[in-house]
Amino acid sequence: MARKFFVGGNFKANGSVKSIQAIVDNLNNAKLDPNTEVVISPPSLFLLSTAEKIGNGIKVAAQNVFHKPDGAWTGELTNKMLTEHGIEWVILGHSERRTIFKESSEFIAEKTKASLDAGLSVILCIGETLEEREAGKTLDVCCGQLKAVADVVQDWSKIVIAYEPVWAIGTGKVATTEQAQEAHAGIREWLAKTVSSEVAEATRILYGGSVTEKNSGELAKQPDIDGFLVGGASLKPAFVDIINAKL
Ligand code: G2H
Repeated sequence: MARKFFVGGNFKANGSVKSIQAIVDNLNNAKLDPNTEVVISPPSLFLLSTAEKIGNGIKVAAQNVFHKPDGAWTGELTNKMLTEHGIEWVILGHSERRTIFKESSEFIAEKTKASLDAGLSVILCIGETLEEREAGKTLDVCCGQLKAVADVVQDWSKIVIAYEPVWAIGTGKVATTEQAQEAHAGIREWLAKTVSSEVAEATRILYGGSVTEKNSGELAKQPDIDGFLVGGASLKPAFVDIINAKL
């Protein structure tokens, strides 16, 4: 079966009541490609209000979650809090979590397992730094990050992978279509070899890193690019053009 195109909007720590309302209104009133699945991820403070107001078939994702049950974890959200309130998705392993908050691949894998066990779907982010790319280690790094998950997770049906080269995040330096396609194909090949050919065929691999309405059309034509995880551009009205990149 063909993989359904997927576009995620990661607002990161951006937005106010007013600006998020404007994004929601824009998406609710837009004509969106019915063949694209759309998930938006506002800061945690806005998860419930966004979930209440968003329509057009769009779902909401948390940007992070803790892996333990409700308890004494100051500053954290739990999977149960998300599922009980109709939040169906969570982004895990974003490079900002890995780098700034020192989350290891094993910790992210543990969180992925806990979220899947709770019934959430996971946008699992992986990606290499510029130094790693220049050392020819792109796939070793990405597949190492995936292996930590493959060691603890059997069912990949609720995982969407987001390949986000760290050097392209928020820098305006988008990977070329060839660089992105090459990495995506390599990741899919690794999935086929390590997990199964069925999982490799069915799993969506998104590209993330300075995606805009200008570069999304070309990227979307690549055979192994199944959508995008969009940061800065998801805060702008042109996010609609990225969602409609396949039209
Ligand atoms: C990568 C991306 C969204 P941006 O972090 O996850 O952000 O599109 O701003 O590079």
